[in-house]
Amino acid sequence: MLAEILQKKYNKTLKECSNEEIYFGLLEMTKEMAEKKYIKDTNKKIYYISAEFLIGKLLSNNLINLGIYDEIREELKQSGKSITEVENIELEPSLGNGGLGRLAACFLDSIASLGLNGDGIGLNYHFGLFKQVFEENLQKETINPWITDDSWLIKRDKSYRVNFKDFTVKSKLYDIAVTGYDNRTNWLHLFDIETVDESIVKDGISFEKSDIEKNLTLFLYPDDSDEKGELLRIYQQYFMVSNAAQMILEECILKGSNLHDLYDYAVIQINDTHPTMVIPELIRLLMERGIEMDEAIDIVSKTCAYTNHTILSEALEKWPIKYLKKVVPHLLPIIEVLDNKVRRKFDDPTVAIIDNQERVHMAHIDIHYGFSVNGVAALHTDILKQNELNNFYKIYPEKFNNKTNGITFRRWLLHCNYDLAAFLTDLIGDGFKKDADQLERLLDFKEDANVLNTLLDIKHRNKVALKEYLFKNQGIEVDENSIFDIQIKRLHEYKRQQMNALYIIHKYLEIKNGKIPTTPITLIFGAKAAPAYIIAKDIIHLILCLQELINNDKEVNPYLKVVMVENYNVTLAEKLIPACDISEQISLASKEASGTGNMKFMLNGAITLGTMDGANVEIAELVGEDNIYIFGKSSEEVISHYENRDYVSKDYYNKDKEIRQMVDFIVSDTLMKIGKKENLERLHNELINKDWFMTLLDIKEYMQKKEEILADYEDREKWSKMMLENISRAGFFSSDRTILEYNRDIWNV
Ligand code: CR1
Repeated sequence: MLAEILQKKYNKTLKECSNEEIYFGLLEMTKEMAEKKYIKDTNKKIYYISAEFLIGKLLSNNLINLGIYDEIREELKQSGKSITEVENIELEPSLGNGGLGRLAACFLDSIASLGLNGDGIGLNYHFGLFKQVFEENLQKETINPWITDDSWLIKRDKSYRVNFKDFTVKSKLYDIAVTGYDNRTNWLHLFDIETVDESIVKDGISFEKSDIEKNLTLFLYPDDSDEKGELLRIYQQYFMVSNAAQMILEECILKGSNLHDLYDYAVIQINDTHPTMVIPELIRLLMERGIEMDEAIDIVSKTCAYTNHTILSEALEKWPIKYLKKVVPHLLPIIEVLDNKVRRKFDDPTVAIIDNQERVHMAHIDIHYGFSVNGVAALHTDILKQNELNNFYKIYPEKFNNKTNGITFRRWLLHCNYDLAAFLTDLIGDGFKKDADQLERLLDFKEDANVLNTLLDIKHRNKVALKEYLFKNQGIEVDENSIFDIQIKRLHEYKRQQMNALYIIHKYLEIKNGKIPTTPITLIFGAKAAPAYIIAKDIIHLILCLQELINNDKEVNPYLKVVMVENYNVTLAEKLIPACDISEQISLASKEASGTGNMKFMLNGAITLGTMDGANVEIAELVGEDNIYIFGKSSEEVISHYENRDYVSKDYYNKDKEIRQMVDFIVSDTLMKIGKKENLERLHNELINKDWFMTLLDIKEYMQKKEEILADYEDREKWSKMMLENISRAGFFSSDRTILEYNRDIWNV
């Protein structure tokens, strides 16, 4: 079928077309097919509002969901073309940053795949977060453009006026089709303005932050380390939710709502606090349409639900009133009423909306004026209830619920690991593609040597594929016969990439002293650091320096290799995860709300080395202790250290020679010759004198467990059985399960 389209479009045969031409032919065809699957649905609709949608490339995913991937792949093959190479033409949309954004993308896929009526609403960032490049072993940021003339974006003839204090902007709507697996098409609505001026961005990613009409949708999470930056974020958030609110009301009225019954037509999921202003904005709009304030508040409270994704206080937004006054003064009287109501009802300043420093706690608005509050993994929800949000839980126990995160198996198995999916289909049929729990049927083959060997073979082939990809795209060489030990996620001290880096130092010194690993080890990292997060950038610097040191040392490099991939994104994740042996999930217990990479690795047959944190806890329960490597202090112990302020990293440093040796290597002559004194010294000092995320607390246990997992890798039979167990038990982590729970307990559409 592709051939005919290309013939029409370019007057060429498939063989004659370039990969680029094929890509644009497929784009046109797929967009048309997806749009046809849209059904006008007058039922209640889910609106998932999110600052991020980390959707990844869309071509293959859409072909899979439309049921024509195999056919197209074959047709291309017949003409000597490769789908993978055609895929390379597509630019990855830069509309997200990390777990929260990727989760939103998986959720949209599952909502459509389950046939539910639900759209995403967000912003059309032109340059995304940033593109990461390494120069002199440091992270540098540049723009990450992705919008081309011909893209997945569909320009709509729809626009709303959004009023800020000093000016008004007119929005412009773009849609991306979200087509379900063998099911309906929903939309991802992305709002933008026409006056955005890409040319104002100068060196790297800097630009004039006060020129809102030119910069509003240039970047996701623009630098907010000064007042102008904070104001810009408020402008973005209000622009997003005002468009959302206007669109939701318009759609509901069209479906027959009289607005008094809004919650029968719409349910709004507030993804972390970035969209919180939708609550006062909706109240305002309902009042404008003649509804009394008390009733408006009641209607909105029955329409909105809130998901919390983190307990890190830096991410729980608190906007100073004086900033809100500068951007959205019309929301303030409403926020003040919301605060007054709370204060009259509860004699507890910790649950107030406006604090005594004149700041508005966005999460508090969500909790008081939404009907549901959920965490994203069992442990996380428990911590919310018992610690972080305990005062709220005591008031509203009925609002709190857990929704353990999930991932879409379409992208994270069928697409990224074609061979494994095909092998599983041969063994257990293709029921698992729609009902992930059927993966458990694989357990019947636990003792089947052929099956176990095939799992190892597929893993090996994926490692070869990764090797080729990394060489071609980043000029990096890896040995496919080494152990691939991978840590890919945003860079943050709580995720403890620094602990992994210290382990590398330990291994390096061991090899230097003649202790050679049985199988060579390749430690792979991928991580972006927030541009203003200095220590995170220092950790990247350390890893890059270790990479240079070790990869140039002939005594060490046959046994140990460090790879930090540049500009880690969804596309790279899809190559790295199927090739992984050891999945590093080593956050400080209590700090990683869930993690979703951990689930993707498990599904693709990697073995987890991790702490009892986030969804690792549930992975451990499902696979049992024989199939996972757990270490480190429990969340209770960690929380008690924080409460008692009794963790002193220097004590650990002073007490233990091995720890001292690893930590001091950071500022050794060997490393200082390669790296920058300022950065390495700062990191060294941080670890000894601050270490907010307790690296030195867990490092000895980490080293021990890592030795254990590396030793067990040598027993290929044992290893392959662990792989099989992990794949078989991964069904629980399908985002289809998560979405069914959201719908059952929260949305009811
Ligand atoms: C959490 O850190 C979780 C995702 C999705 C992140 C991660 O553990 O898996 O959300 N939180 O729920 C986040 O990005 C701003 O907060």
